[in-house]
Amino acid sequence: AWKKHSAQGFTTKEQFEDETVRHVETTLARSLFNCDELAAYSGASLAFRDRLVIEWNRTQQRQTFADQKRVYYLSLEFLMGRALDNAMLNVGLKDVARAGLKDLGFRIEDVISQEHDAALGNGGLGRLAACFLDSMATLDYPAWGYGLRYRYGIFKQEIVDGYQVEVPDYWLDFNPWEFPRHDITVDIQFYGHVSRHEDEDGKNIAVWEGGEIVDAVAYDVPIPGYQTTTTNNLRLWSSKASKGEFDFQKFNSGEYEASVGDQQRAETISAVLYPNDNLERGKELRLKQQYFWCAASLYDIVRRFKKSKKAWSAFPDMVAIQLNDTHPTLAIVELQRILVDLEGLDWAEAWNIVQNTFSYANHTVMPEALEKWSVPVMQNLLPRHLQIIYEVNSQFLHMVEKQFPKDRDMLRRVSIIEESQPKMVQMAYLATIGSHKVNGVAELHSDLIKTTIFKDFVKIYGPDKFTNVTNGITPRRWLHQANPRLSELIASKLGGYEFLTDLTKLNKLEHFLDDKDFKKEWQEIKYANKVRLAQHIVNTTGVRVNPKALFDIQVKRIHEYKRQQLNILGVIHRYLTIKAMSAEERKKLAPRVSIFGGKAAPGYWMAKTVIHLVCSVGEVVNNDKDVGDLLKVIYIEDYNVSKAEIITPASDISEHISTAGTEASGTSNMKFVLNGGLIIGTCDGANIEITREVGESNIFLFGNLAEDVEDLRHAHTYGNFKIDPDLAKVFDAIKGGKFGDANRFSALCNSIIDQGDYYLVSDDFNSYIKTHTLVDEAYKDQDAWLEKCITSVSRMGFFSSDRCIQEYADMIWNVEPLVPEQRN
Ligand code: DL6
Repeated sequence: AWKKHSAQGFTTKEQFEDETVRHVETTLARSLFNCDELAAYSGASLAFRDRLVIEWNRTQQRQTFADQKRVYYLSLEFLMGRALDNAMLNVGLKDVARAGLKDLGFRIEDVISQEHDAALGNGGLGRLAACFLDSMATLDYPAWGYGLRYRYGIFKQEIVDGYQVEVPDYWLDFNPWEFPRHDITVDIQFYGHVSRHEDEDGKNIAVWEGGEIVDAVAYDVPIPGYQTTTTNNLRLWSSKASKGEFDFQKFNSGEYEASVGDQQRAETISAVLYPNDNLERGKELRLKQQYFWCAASLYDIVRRFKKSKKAWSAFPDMVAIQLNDTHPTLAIVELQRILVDLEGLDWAEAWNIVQNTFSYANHTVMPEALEKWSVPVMQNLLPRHLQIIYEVNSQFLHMVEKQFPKDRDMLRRVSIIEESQPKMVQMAYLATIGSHKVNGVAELHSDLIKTTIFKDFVKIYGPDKFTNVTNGITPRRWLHQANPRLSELIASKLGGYEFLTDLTKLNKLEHFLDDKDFKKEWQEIKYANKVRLAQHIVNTTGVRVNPKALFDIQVKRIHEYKRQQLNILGVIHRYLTIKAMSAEERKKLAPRVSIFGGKAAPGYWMAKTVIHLVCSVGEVVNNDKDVGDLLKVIYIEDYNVSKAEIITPASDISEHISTAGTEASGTSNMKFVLNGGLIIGTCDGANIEITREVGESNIFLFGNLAEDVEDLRHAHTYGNFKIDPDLAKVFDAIKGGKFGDANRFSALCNSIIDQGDYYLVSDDFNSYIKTHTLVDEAYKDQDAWLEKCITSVSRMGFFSSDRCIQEYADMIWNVEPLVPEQRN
């Protein structure tokens, strides 16, 4: 009887309308006479959610019965963006929804744009996790994501008088995409002390006692695959006080604030995402977040495994846990604690299981981003975990000592515990020792980790433990959803949308390089995308830009290593050059719009100064009638995933100009090229592999190489460092007050002029400017430019996150897909 009544979900336009209206009327209790775009969004989302839920339940059931290995992807960040559009496309019903919404009196675009971005991440690392979820579901891998349900995601950025202002991002007002699972609540312990007892077999065991307990409550988010019914689960943990809502005794005695203190303290754990990108600050609350999330996830994974009644030795055959950077490293320690302290396994047997279960992806080599936790802080918060870390370290060092008896300094270099004041736990070392595989995220980066931070570990474990999986992006969101017309045009030429699940199929596009109609349409699409961005710019900044100008875009987190300062200094150079040009010379120059966007960490003063410089330059340049359309400088406020979907398809050229050796991979470089824009970049991260794929003639590379960076830095300090003469003129203009009070920019200028120029802005300035001249020249020949764009797109197959997930599955996780029955 249950089966007969089981929900099916809509398939036709009429059914979609029925479902949407029903939800508006009943679930939302809204009068139909008062149905605005937000209500339409809510109703449509609930209708789609119903569909997802049916397939999600079936997927989970199938995965449970199949009794095969699953992947658990642990990431402190999931930068998901909007869900409705993605759900429509992945279940293949966007056209049905468009028509249905039209009948109901709405434009689908207006409805989609009602959704608040799920912005539980800072930048590339969190967005990568979101792309991976999409690919794992699309490829039918039995996979779960585990993260934190922050009440506040990454802050909203407002630009006020040319300065960044942070506004809290409370995103949970109405979120139809999550399901609270109040029945799945895990007790998480903090603080307390460890004592040793004998168990009933006379075995001496550690017991972690006392301290405080906080509840972790599960919230589940369905993750639909594209053109498959596989719908995986993203489980996010929310913190809650463990017993009772508040202390009645305190309340009754009039201590109202104190009575809710416990509750507030508990809820603080999952309250806010730390807004630092590539920077660790070592705050206790962050460590608390990490343990809270790791312990809850591990409890869940172990509980699921135990239901299978298999021997513990089978654990790594059933469970692969991927660590997205070092943030979840405590999961390694927690599993060892569960196995030894709670399940009674021998240390060695348990450690063998742990190592075979975990794998660790490194996303940075920059020292300021590598996580270290103070031993006293960890001792206080997680006393048993610190003991386990010491034991792991001791056994590891013992092994190293045996292997390298002559290299005494090796022990100091590889010790998990750094002998500093205070002592620190080096999480990247712990993650490496506790995993069977360690990977970097682009070839150069994977080579660099082997020769820098993990050099000794390569000697200890051999090179096979270290591997590369170059990052990728999901073509569903980053082509089909963001650039529907281009996707449609490509499909019309390739005879269907297979390229969305096999991106290498794009290579057939090269056959159409002589097809005039195709090229014309391609160009029209790019122009329409630029018009759309120009509209957004005028709506949000009041500045009118010419869509026929060359759009030059740099959107990403603001960081000195990403070198937005190089870009804006280059823009000033261009401005000064234009001002000095004759009317004849000006006629030959392609008009440009330099577009910036991205958030600076609230405490990162230099990054905020860069934003202010960009805005100040914009203020001057955009109001200089003498320059007119030849140059405009725009700062797009509050860059996020949904804005990226508008910005990315509109670029002619985008900037990926980090100091060589600092950007582990970058993923927006891939998104821009896939959308038919060229890039100007340094030999860094995935730029190198993009060059290999698209060909050197289709990319504008410049600057010093990673292997020369150290020597150049040394020369800055000890040699005769002279600032580049063109750059010196730019600094003169800034110092002369051309862009407002020069004092506001003096620290930024001085960091380059006389404080070592750590990011090599001066060293790369000349080749950067020259390369931009090459861009100007190339853009004049629109036919040749277009050919470069199409050729590049056709060669981007490698950068699909599907390829990436396939590599993880085969080389690291050893997991098989579980293909469902076809959708009817
Ligand atoms: O791998 C994803 C992404 C890379 O594309 C970026 O190049 C890299 O900077 C970023 N790394 C981090 C490191 N943060 N931590 N920890 O965000 O990862």
